[in-house]
Amino acid sequence: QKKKPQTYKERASTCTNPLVQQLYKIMNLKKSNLALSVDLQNSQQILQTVDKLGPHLCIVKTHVDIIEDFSPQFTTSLRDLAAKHNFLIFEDRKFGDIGKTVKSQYEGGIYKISSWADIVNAHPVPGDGVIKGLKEAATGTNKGCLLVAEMSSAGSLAKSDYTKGAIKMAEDHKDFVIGFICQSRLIDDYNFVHMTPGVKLSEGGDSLGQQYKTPEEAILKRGADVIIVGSGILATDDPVQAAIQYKEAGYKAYEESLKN
Ligand code: BMP
Repeated sequence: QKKKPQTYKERASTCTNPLVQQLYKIMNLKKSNLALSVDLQNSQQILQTVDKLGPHLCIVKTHVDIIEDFSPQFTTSLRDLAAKHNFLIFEDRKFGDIGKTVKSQYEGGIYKISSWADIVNAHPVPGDGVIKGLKEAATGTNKGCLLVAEMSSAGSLAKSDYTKGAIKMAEDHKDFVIGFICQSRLIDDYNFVHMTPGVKLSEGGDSLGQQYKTPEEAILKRGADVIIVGSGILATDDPVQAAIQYKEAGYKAYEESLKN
């Protein structure tokens, strides 16, 4: 039987993982389930955008490897903005290799992702060594990982038994896996945050396989906790207004979902 929906405040007090608690506290305080996918290639542009939109976001999601002028100062400044506006940083690195490789990719190289990202994600395809490897690099810190259990793109192979395997893997690593990148509700357990990308105010897609659903569809029909929006906000004339629109649509859908 489906559990009664909980408010963000209730979830913050019942969930066991401190990072998940922190996220729900932010969502409650800022009345926002909106994650901005800040897919820009210039660090100043990213920082300026995040500074303007920050008050409306619970998470800022980056693709650090598309930045053309990356420097360690960029991640220091991004962390400052996270403190200023109270959001979590999610690096969408989608680790997908054997444990020892992802461990080095997470903590090493130019980006040193484990030093600044609160959340990362991984493909479950290698087996749970991918989680064990990441976990080793995150020991003793308040970090979490999402498993890419389903994708928004056309023809995705992440479905049926693959998705079920991802759920099992998450349950086996509850201390580090804090949820899923997904397109539907996978577990009736708020300890696993369901984050859904491919969200736009009008449905449709792009020329490279992306498929969009509205915030209402993502939250009410598919059970998302967090909506991830990139071009729906960034490719507009007024990204601040667009962010407010998505934040309000997402929050309204959440309030509606509590009535179920
Ligand atoms: P946009 O809203 O502009 O389509 O951007 C979506 C973002 O979410 C991109 O950064 C993409 O890499 C990411 N994403 C996705 O679109 N679908 C998935 O299934 C998983 C993702 O991480």
